[in-house]
Amino acid sequence: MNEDAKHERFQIITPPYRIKVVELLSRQQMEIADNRERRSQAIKKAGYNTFLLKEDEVYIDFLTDSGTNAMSDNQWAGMMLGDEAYAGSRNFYNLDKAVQDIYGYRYLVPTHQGRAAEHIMSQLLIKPGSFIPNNMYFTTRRVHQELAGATWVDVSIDEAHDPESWHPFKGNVDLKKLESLIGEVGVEKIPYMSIEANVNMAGGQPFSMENLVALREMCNGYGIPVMLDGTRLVENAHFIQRREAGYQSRSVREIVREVCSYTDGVTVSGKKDALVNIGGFLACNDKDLFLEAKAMVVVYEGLHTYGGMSGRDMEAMARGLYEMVQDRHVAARVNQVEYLGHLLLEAGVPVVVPVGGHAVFLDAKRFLPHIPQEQYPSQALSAALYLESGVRGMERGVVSSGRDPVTGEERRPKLELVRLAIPRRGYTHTDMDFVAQAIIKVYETRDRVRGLKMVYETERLRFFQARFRPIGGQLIS
Ligand code: PLI
Repeated sequence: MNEDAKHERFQIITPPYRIKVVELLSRQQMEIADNRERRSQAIKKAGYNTFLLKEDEVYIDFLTDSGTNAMSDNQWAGMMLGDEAYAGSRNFYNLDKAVQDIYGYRYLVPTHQGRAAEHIMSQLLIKPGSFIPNNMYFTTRRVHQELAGATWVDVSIDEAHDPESWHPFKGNVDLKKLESLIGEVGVEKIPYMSIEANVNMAGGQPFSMENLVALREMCNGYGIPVMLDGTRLVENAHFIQRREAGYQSRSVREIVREVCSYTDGVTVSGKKDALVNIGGFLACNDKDLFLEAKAMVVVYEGLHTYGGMSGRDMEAMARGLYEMVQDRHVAARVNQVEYLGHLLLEAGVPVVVPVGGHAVFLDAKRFLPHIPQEQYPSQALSAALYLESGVRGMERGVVSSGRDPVTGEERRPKLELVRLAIPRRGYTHTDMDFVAQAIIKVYETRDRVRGLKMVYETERLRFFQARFRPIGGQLIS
């Protein structure tokens, strides 16, 4: 295994498509790009939370890579073949076949997006008092585990929490941590092991196949099912292909299939890897779990042959699943993210390394060392970047981490980050150059950025709607 991702040389990989249609920016967006005063008013009105900006107030939108993908001509053609029958839509059967072909799971339950699949899985598998080991957390997955009565436990390797570690597989599970959890709480309290591909909150970091195989063996020994969050599995597979011995000549599609073969089921947000704007699913091999999930999806989502999606959405996703596993597509997609990361690293800006699959993460602790964690440095940095440039990123630190459901105390994660997530097939390298310049400019005047006070928050997933005020009145003094 290549233990040092640091020595990978950066080389441009061009994408396997040409642009045939473009989305025009609105007049307001172009004004925002040119007018700092407008941006200042907008971010103030949004309570210094980039989630609360209107899209017309955003110039370059790197808030998320979720649902912001550009679909292909092939997918748009499929949209015209949407069969909107309430029951038995032919697009459902196309999706069912695509999920079996690509992932290999026997049974599919479609949902309108990933968190609906997480809700169903959590409600069906978790009893109050359970413990769910995870390789870090994702906000929605953890909240559904907790709502079902479980305690979330982090069993990721220590390097996952270190933004400066070049470990090539920061998404790995620390098997010793898992073993000690099992010893502590008892195997009967662990309904499943939850493992996320290309861990979002760690910076878009993969697990290795070697680690997954070892995890599978340990879980087999204890009879613990392994449930995957396969939302960004394709990007994880790309890193395995590039970094893990024995996988260089294997296709991303084969690697995806192999990963799934070591797991018992999956929840997927189709809005990422699958190159669509909406959709998700749960898939598994266990017939009883499938039947229960199928019974539940009709209560919360819609009939089990659409699960909250229209026929045309299912067709676009079915086609997207085949496109997403093309080696050149994934390589070029990750390469574009790495290009932005590379420009920032060259300029000495602190970013999480290795650069991840879907986003570049700024390390706010090193970027703004003068702002303590209780003054929300990542929130302040994402607001400052918007104010200076019209580029929208998102906070991934203490605000996203939320409060402990038992004590009500704020969770203080080691990682205090701003995420710049890059939509698939939507932006050019010129946009990356512009964003890099904007970030470098903020970095050069970083001492002037001030901390924030939170003035409103919701009980769950507070980062979406929380509001802030700059301490001292001005975000940038
Ligand atoms: O946004 P949903 O409900 O389709 O999917 C939830 C979800 C599940 N797992 C992972 C790893 C995600 O990243 C995820 C959603 N992520 C969002 C919205 C993001 O901006 O990263």
